[in-house]
Amino acid sequence: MDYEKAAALDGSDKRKSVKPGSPVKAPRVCSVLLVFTAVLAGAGDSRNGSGPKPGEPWENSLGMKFVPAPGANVLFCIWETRVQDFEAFVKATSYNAGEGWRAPGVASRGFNIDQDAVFSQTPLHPVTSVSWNDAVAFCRWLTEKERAEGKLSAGQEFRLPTDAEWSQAVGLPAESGATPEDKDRKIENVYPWGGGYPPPKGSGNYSGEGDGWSGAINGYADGAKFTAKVGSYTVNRLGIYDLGGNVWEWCSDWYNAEREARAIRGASFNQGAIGRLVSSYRAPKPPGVRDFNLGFRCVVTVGASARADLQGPGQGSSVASITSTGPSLVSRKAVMSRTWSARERPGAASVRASASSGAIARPSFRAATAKKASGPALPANTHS
Ligand SMILES: [Ca+2]
Ligand SMILES: [Ca+2]
Repeated sequence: MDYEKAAALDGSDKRKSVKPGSPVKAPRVCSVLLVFTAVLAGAGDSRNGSGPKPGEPWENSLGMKFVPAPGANVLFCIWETRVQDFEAFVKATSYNAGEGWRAPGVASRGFNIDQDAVFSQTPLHPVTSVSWNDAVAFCRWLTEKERAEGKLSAGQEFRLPTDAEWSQAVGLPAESGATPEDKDRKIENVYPWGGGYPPPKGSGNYSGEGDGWSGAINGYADGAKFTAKVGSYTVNRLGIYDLGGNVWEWCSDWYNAEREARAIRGASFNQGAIGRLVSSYRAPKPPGVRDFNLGFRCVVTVGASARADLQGPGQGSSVASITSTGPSLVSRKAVMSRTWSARERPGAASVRASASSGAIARPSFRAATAKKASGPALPANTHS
């Protein structure tokens, strides 16, 4: 599905559908009553039912957990979209997403940067090798499904985060510029784990020592060459995992005014260069590309949606910016005091010994006490 086709498949058409055989023109009073009833029903899903509410954590029908990000009118999924989430979509719709999402190592051979990439995924690993178009199709399917099940009100939807929303989730202060390209690396020395480089132990799945990628981070090992199960590394102060590393994440925005590529954020398991690990780094990627280190994360809107996934660069930036302390990782002590069961902790068994000490943190649906990460002075920017 290309972008134009994706736009043509906007779910709003379905919301406007009329039953076959309905009278073309209803009496005025009936129309008013129908509209009033529909509004009440839609609002009821959100206010009285299980729909997401502003500022409150929420879980959807697939077990995807969402938390609020300050200033954003959305809740962020705490995990990258998992293989099992995407599989539910493919099974329900017979959507053709190729084979890479199921077996990224095999599918990537021949056209990816690593000819020998062979890795397998469990249902709890982040889905990879999905294009922007695939990700948008997933979000639309999930929106329709959960509206039909009464989990979402008519005005709420799942979608990709905007570039600006992603910045808020990772904890960047206000950025200047109209497009992701404008904002690229404008804020230096701020990382998903906080300040300082190399990252503290357990910060995320990057190109660590021993992983076998070029450009490994000196003095840092995370125990995973390819993807790790979502939630395997330290959670950020909002309760969100893997914004830095594991897989790159599609954002809804065009990268720049040329409208040929979408913005991707956060780097992945085979990046270690300091310039690509800063939170403000963006890369352009054509929306039809499927790559073995590229996945996505969903947000769910809690108010009226601006259909940000169909907008151009710079849109969605009306969301208030975080101007306070910047990103921090929650301390292990603070996080471990929370109450999620081991069963709910998706990556509990995935981190190897070299990465496990101080690395695994449990997610929280409550506000966390931030503890700023610290590290040695920054080396020169080695981005290439
Ligand atoms: Ca790694
Ligand atoms: Ca990521």
